[in-house]
Amino acid sequence: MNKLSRLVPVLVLLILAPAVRLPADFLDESRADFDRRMNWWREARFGMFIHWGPYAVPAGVHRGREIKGTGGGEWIMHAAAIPVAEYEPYARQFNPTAFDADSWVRIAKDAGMRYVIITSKHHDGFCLWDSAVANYDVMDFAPIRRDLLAELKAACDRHGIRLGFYHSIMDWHHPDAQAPHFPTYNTKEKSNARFSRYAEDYMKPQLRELVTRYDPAVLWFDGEWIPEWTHEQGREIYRMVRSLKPSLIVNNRVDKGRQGSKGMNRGDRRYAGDFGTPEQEILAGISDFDWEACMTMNDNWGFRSRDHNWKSAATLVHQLVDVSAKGGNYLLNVGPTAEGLIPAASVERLAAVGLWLRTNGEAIFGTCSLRQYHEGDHIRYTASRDGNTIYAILTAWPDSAELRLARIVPEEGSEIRLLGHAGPVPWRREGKVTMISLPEAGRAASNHAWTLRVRGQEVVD
Ligand code: FHN
Repeated sequence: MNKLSRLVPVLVLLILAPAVRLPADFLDESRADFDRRMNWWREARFGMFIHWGPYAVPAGVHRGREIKGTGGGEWIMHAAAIPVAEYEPYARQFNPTAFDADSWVRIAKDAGMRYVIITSKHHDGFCLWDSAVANYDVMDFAPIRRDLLAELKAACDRHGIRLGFYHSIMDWHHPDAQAPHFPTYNTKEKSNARFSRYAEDYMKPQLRELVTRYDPAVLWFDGEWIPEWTHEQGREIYRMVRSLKPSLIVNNRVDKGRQGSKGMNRGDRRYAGDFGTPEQEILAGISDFDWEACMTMNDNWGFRSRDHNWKSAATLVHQLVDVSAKGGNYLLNVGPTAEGLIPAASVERLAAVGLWLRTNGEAIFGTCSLRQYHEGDHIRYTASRDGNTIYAILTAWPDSAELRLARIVPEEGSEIRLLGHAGPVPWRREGKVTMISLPEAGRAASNHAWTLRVRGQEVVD
């Protein structure tokens, strides 16, 4: 090869270089790209949160002592001040042989849920997948010796459900993270000078494994409030996971912007994260920042055998309606048992929500919020994306035969339908309000909440 022919490929590269896009900074995404990426998530509205790990073995009772309240679930290691070596036997016993990924995904799907977020690793540090950099996992430490995340991923793919991973930044088991402070760990104290080694050599490789092996749709970080975790690390991890999978959606707990359990970010937009995460609460109104309310069905995230304080199916439906009207997503939790079963009380309630959605789902999925998202306490509005159809969802059947709506104007001559009920319902305008005559038989159209489909517009004052 003469000198000139050796130079040709170099010259070609130099000419093409400006056309080759430099790696994008995922924090500078355009609004249009962001909207495209968030599209499926915004349409989905309803997801299943799963908190599962060795804490389901004690299930709220350690050495014969009941740990009441929220400490008895996934926080039991902390709440009962259990040393690492005394907690590890729970992981040694974690043997969920009844786990059937298909049946879990079917439960979620029948409930109308469109995605599932499971704890890949909670604060206790135990990993539900076969991690190459850990032996505190399902394959090396626990008798189950099955890659539970791989099974769930395969089942989700089979059923058309998206899978995402909750991942705790805080780790009570890793010697470079918070383990040395157990059993008397205060989550606010500066805990380990070796934390950056944990972040580099353990957390990053684990996240790489999770994204490249299981192709999750969402990463849902938590435990970011520990003092070692910095804003810079949050931004770096956000960039890293998005560079592995650009379409990935990441919650705001990757960074330090979260304001307490309200979960939305403090003022400015410099914090990484695609959506806010109100916990055990629903925002008071609409927001221009995407958000998802995560909620337990009883008082615990992880399984606690004596927690029977279940919300009613009606409450769950009303929460889903309220969240949707305010433009958020609803991530409803289940805490499976150590055997691998979703508690029957959860299954029953999920089935009831699913039944409701089969009649009323068009008022929830793929809808958007109106400025007038409610009228009084018992009416919530959502709208179709083209803005021409409004759904008035009644969370209580009205006392009087005529319902009065002042915040929407139906199109003249259009029909109003009660979903699940045959035939149109009569309506008329009276001055600035719409009067709708609800047939008594319509009460049987649904349980817990009733939807009126109206062609029209909201009143903008
Ligand atoms: O400490 C956790 C808790 O165990 C649970 O995982 C919830 C879910 O949002 N998040 C944390 C507290 O903010």
